Amino acid sequence: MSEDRFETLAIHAGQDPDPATGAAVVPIYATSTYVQSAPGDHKGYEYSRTDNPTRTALQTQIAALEGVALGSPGGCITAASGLAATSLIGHLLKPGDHLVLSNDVYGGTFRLFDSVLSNYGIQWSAADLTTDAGLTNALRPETKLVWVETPTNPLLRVVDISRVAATANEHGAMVTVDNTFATPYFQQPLDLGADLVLHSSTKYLGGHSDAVGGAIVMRSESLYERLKFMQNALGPVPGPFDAYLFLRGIKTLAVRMDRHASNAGLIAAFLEADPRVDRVWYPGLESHPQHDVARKQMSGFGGMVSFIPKGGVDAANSTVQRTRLFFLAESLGGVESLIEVPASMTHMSVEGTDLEVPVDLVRLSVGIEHVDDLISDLDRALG
Ligand code: P1T
Repeated sequence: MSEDRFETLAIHAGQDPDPATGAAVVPIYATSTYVQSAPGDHKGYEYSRTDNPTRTALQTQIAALEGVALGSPGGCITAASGLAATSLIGHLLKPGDHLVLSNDVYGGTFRLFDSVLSNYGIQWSAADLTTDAGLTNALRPETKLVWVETPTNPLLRVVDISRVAATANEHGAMVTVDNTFATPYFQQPLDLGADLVLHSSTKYLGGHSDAVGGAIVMRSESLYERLKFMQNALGPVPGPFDAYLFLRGIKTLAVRMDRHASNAGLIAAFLEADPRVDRVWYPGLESHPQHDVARKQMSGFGGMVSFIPKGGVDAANSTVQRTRLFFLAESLGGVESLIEVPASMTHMSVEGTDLEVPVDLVRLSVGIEHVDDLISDLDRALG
């Protein structure tokens, strides 16, 4: 009997009953420090920036879901937000290094590389990673990192992870895949050749819009050691209360993702057939430009849908203000549905760059409410 299937790992990996009390749920170890019996003689924990048992359990759980079992090389490093995790990876680079960013990424990821890390001599360029030429033309001798989001935020482009990883690794660059949109339930980038997987755990991993966090997973022991050092040296760690919320949320990741994806598929089909809508992006639609790649590397297409209503930016702005169930808000991946206009909300920082997104694009984070109610809400809001 195999006990390492995804749904089982989500509930059991790193979550053995508490040895001291038998508690079935990992306790919130609300402590900053740990008593030592003699200097340096402790039970594996000294100080909670370095390690905390609730965080350890969460890291074991997330690593297992990305295919890194306890005891195998590598592991998971959690951080106080997705961007804190991105920043840890950024600190692996040195002045003079160059990175390639996919030409559609979360605005905050772009801002970190463009406005912060660039001050430390780290250069970046954007490329269309959906094509071979896009990547090969962007690579430079000093390229050390290729940053892939797939599906991308907010245009839901799908990048062939195996192809990018093969080309980048041959060039001597490592590959990070931001797996926030797909989650490990639908996509396992390490199996496809990625070196690092990044999550904004704020989104589907947590799943309830009640905590901000990030995670990095890798199979390389040396990358793990370097990032573990960065986690402790830079200090952007999640507290034990947030670690507990993520542990709890992740237990239901599989069932939530199935519902997010089935609802999103039906909503994408509804929008595509609606004459009030100009264009729809969802990796599960046959009309999606990289639908074949999505079928190859994903076991489901996720819960994010983007579309452009007819009528330009005014139509987009009025649609997002008319929904009742879809809350007009940034973020994504929670059980409740959200709607937004990326160009004026989550992606303002890309305005005027190669990463610019259409001003009339509407992004949906499809929740797990009843799909008929969600479709009625959109139907009314489209006016
Ligand atoms: O918000 P934070 O936990 O720091 O995660 C940053 C981040 C990283 N990667 C992706 C793909 C993301 O979507 C995000 C955050 N995104 C939003 C807040 C948003 O509404 O798109």
